[in-house]
Amino acid sequence: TAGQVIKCKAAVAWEPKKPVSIEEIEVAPPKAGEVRLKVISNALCHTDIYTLDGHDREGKFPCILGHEAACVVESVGEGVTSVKPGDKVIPCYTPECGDCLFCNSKKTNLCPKIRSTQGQGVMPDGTTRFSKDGKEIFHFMGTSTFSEYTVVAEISCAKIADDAPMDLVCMLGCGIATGFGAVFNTTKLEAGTSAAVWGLGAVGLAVIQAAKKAGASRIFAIDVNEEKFEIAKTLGATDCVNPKKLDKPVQQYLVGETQWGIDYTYDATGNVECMRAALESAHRGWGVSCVIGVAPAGHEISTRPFQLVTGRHWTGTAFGGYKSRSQVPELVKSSMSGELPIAHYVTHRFQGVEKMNEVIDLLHTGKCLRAVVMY
Ligand code: AHE
Ligand code: ZN
Ligand code: ZN
Repeated sequence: TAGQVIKCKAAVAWEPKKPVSIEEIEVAPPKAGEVRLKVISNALCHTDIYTLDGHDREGKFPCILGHEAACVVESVGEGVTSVKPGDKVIPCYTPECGDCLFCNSKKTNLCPKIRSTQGQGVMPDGTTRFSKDGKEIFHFMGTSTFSEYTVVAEISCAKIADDAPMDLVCMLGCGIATGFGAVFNTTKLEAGTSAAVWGLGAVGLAVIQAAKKAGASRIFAIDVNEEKFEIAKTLGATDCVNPKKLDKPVQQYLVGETQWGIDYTYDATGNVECMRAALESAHRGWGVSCVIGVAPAGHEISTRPFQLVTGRHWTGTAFGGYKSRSQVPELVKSSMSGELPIAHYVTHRFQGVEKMNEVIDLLHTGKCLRAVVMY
């Protein structure tokens, strides 16, 4: 198939706020510096739905969504040397070119090498590899894994172990890696400290798992859906809080519980009121609050500046601060060795990209952590 157009099934988002449509599409061969991938497994992340619902200012339609997947290299374009056909890879929406200002800094994972074209839904040369009956279809997040085949930049491909369990490691392409990294990389939580997380979806639960692993002594799990409390406790939460059942704002309650506030707080909701509560729950003098959730276009955060003057820090994370090509393979190994297990995040399994609308409906119910679709 190398060098030829591949026809395959994909879930196409023709326009926002509509179900995706299962189509036979054409996937062009990879150009220089690009890789064509056969998608093996895909886990749905809320950001795909957020974009489908029209909340992403960068959402361009028609497009092929999807950014949490495990794949096998089908063919490579000119000049590609870091992966070869048959390699297992995780396509990463945060690439790592390895030689820019950002890649050379230990402070960040935010390689901007292809960020502008990625945000415009096209490959680095400004064109797309997807079409249907001659009509162009845009890419999404540089990954577009709601398709049996996709094309990504070589610098977006993290090569992983040959024996990696493909039905699980797809989750390290976004949500779980993001939750882990927020704790280990972005905030560098130390043993003996306290933590709190808003939102007990897969990302929030991954924060709890990582905080426990890092030795947090008290972990608050906050959600209005109490059905999530059981798994939160299993993963290490010591206190579960439903803000709707309190007679005061949750930040006031938490500061009261802990005297001066919580050392590390995380928002995994994308709700700007939760972000504010998380910041205001942080410890006087040194508390750090990390924004993980993605807020809808136009939403803004606010707090009294006094909160920062008195030593609280507001920060944020993208892909948990992991440098994709160098660190995702290690993360895959940690999940395989049992050091950081991830199988408990899979609550539902499906077969075939044609199931995508069913999966999207399921994620809306709040009963699902991760639904993995095998293609
Ligand atoms: N495109 C949006 C923002 C979307 C956003 O913030 N994405 C997160 C990842 S969400 C994963 O589920 C992110 O890490 N962004 C970093 C980046 O470079 O996009 C907008 O506001 O325009
Ligand atoms: Zn995601
Ligand atoms: Zn770079």
